[in-house]
Amino acid sequence: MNLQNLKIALQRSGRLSEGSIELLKKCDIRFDDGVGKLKSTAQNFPIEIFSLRDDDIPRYVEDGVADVGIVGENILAEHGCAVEVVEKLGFGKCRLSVAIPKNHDYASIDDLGGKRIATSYPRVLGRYLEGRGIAAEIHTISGSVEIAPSIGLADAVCDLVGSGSTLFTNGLRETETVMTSEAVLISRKNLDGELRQLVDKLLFRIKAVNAARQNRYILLNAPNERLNKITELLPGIKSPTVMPLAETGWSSVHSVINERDFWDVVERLKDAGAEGILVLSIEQMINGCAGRGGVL
Ligand code: PRT
Ligand code: ZN
Repeated sequence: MNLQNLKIALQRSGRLSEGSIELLKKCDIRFDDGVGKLKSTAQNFPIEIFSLRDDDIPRYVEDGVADVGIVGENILAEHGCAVEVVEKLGFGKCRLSVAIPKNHDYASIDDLGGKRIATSYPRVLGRYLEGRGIAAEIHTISGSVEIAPSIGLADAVCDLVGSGSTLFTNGLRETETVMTSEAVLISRKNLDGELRQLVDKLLFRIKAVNAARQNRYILLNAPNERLNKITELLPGIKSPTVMPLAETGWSSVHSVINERDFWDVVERLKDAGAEGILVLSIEQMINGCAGRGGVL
């Protein structure tokens, strides 16, 4: 019986909201995520969910208003809060890049010397330029950074980039990647015993969900004389499961493959004589160590 609830801060409405809510739901944490709800308590896990602006999340975690939070690494790098990064979460991926008008010449980072660069990330950009010995004027603006060059406010921008289409439609091209970023689970430093146990419990589920996302369950039929070749292609968690089919001379093979190698492995399995290949997604994958082929 838990006496305390773990307080988690998620982005209220923005690019990390959906991924954060989906992750908790996949961890089987049930809560009401109705529009505009600032706080809700889960029905089946001792956790309270706070919905906040992403910029405020690291400070709230640092100050103990929340115990853990989900936020982009870009925000952490800019705000420099004393929190612990517990786990990378694999969504909200983007990069912080410098971009210039596409018709301007650019040979190297030295070309940024003396230029005006508009950004909402003055500290990260300042450190990046300083580390490379570049003296530029950093203009801090809080939104619509990409229009700064076209209205004469700056010569270049430093902004977050996802697909790159915003830069493209504003006539800009990327020249330097300052940092890459994804959503991370952060926690307050020195959490006490019970809260630490709850973070570990949550992390155990998150790891199972993320491992499952990276893997597929595969079932196939194979003639027995091809089994050696086929099982070599399928490392599985320990090794593939092989069971005889009702039809003599045939077996059913079950295994787990990483989505990274998925199509390549499936083609090689077909070439090796596999038939009736079925591929299923995995809900959760609970495993402490990597298998023969390093599945996790
Ligand atoms: O209201 P609140 O302060 O909570 O939200 P916000 O408006 O400050 O943040 P939001 O929702 O835009 O982003 C939240 C987090 O999502 C960021 O801090 C990043 O960690 C992450 N993220 C991932 C991104 C992007 N991808 C992204 N593409 N944040 C912003 N963008 C911007 C980009 O700068 C561009 O203007 O989205 C626009 C479209 O990107 P393209 O390159 O796909 O065209
Ligand atoms: Zn924000």
